Amino acid sequence: MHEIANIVILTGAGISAESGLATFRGPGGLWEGHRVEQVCTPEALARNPELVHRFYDARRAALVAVEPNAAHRALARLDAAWTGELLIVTQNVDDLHERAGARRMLHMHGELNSALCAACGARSGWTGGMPPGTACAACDAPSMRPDIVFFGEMPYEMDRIERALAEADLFVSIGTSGAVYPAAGFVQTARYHGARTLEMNLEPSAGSGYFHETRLGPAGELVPLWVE
Ligand code: BV8
Repeated sequence: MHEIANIVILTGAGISAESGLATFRGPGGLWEGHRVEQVCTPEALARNPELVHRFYDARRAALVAVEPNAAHRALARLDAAWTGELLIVTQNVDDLHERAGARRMLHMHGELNSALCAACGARSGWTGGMPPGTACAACDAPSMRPDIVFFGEMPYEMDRIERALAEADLFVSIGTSGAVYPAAGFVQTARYHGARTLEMNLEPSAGSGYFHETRLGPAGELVPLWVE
């Protein structure tokens, strides 16, 4: 196997499942009877802002009651020890990677604990239950919204992600169904640039065929074994 210097790790809801946070497309994948594709759109925010704010307030409330699990902690240890390039690209909006100690990471779909002004783009922490119409501290417009990338919106830091994928020697995907693009296409980009590709998931994902290797099982078991 050629020398591995640069690693890109993509994580999805499955890495937080053992911490007690619900995934999207598993058995409990609905929220108040809604699929994420229905609630997580600019149209839903315009049509029913109370519903969308309630959806994110509920998930933020759940977040304070859970802890990072062995998979988050193992990735944080790898991040601290790895002397090559390493980037954790999470699709998750929870803060469990940070709370486990990860540093070299980014949230491509936004963060529960952040709020965004739809008028001027200023960000702030999401304090308590921020109701629709909350004024922006920077421009005073009543436009604070969840700092979440909705369906149809451009994920964050795509240039940085594409550059890391082009340089990667190893691409690892953990706990994602491969249902949502552009994240689901990262394995193909990495492979195109010559990276080895490894998937760790509870079940084969939609993109399993693109991985050199797939390990099936809970992230809390597989990730620490892989990191060690
Ligand atoms: C964009 C917000 C363009 C935060 C989310 C038709 C074909 C292809 C693409 C499209 C299409 N129509 C529309 C699109 C584009 C669309 C898309 O991909 N739609 C899908 C549904 C077809 N994508 C977009 O709109 C994206 N933007 O394309 O912009 C553009 C271009 C120019 C200018 C402007 C715009 C934006 C996508 C982001 C949407 N936001 N979330 C939030 O609320 O959380 S997506 C949402 O689903 C989550 O963020 C998550 O990231 C994503 C994927 O879910 P997963 O993380 O994979 O979770 P899931 O439940 O699905 O799977 C969990 C997995 O874990 C399972 O496989 C399970 O087996 C496993 N598991 C469970 N337990 C464990 C485990 N594994 C290990 N251990 C365990 N214990």
